Amino acid sequence: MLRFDVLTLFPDMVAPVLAHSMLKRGQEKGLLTVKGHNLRDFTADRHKVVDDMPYGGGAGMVMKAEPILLAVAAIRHEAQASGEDIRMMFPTPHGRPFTQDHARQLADERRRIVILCGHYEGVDERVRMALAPEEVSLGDYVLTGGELPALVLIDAAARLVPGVLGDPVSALEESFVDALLEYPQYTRPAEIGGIGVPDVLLSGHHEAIRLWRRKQALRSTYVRRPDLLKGRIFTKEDQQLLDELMSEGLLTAPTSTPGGGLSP
Ligand code: 6GU
Repeated sequence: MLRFDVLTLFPDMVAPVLAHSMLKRGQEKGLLTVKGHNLRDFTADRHKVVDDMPYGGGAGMVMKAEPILLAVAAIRHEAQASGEDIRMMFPTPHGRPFTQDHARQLADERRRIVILCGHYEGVDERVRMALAPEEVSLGDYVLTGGELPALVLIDAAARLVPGVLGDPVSALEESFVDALLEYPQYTRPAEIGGIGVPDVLLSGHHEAIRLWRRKQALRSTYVRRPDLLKGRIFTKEDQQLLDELMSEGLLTAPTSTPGGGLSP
C-alpha cells in the first residue's frame, strides 16, 4: 500500500483529482491512499493564521513554521504508532528535477510519503532546517503553489504500483522506461480527412508491427529528444532500424509548420 499525506492550505484543490480514473481505482483497490491535511487545522490562534509578513520586509507573505511542524509531528506520531516511518517531500522550483527514476523510487516506498505544499512567497526557513525535506522541482517555471506538483508526484508514482493501471504492460512500454518516446497510436476510424492508418498496423503481422513501432519510437526520440539517446548503446536491432531511417532520410526534424495539422 502506497501512502501519501498532503499538507495543504487548499485541500479542496487536491481531492477532486483523486476522485477520478486511475487514482480513484488505485484507492478503491486498496493499493494507494492519499490523506489531505488542512494546515489551518494545526494553528493555535483564534484566527487560524497560517502566514505572516517576512522579517526584513518585502512583498508577499511567508508561510508560518509552527502549523507545518505541528502537522508533521502529528503524522509522524500516527505513523510511529503503527510502526511506520515517514519520508518528507517539498515541491519547489528550487528542488532537484523530478524524473521517472524518482517516481519509481516513490512507488517502491514503504514509508508514508508526506508532501508539503508551499504557497505565497515562501515557507519559513526553519521548516527546512527542522524537517530537511527532499525538494523536487517539475521544471524551470513557477507555479502558484505545491498542490499541482504534489498531484503530479502522486500520479507518477501511483501508476507504477502494480495493479493501478488496467494493463500491466502499458506502464512498462511507456515513454522513458527504456528512454524512448512512444510510437504513434491509431484507433478507428481507418480514415480521417483522407489520412489513413499505416498498412502494417492493419496487417496482423505481430513481428512486423513490433519492428515498425520500435522504428517509429527511435525516430521520434531522435528527432524530438536526441538528449535521451546520448551515450546509449544500441542493440543490433535498434542500430539496423536507425540505419534504415537514416537511408530513408527520416532522421531529420519534420519541416511542417508547428501547429499545422489536418485541414477540416
Ligand atoms: Cl515543484 N513548485 C512550484 N511552486 N513551482 C514549480 C515547481 C514546483 N516546479 C516547477 N515550478
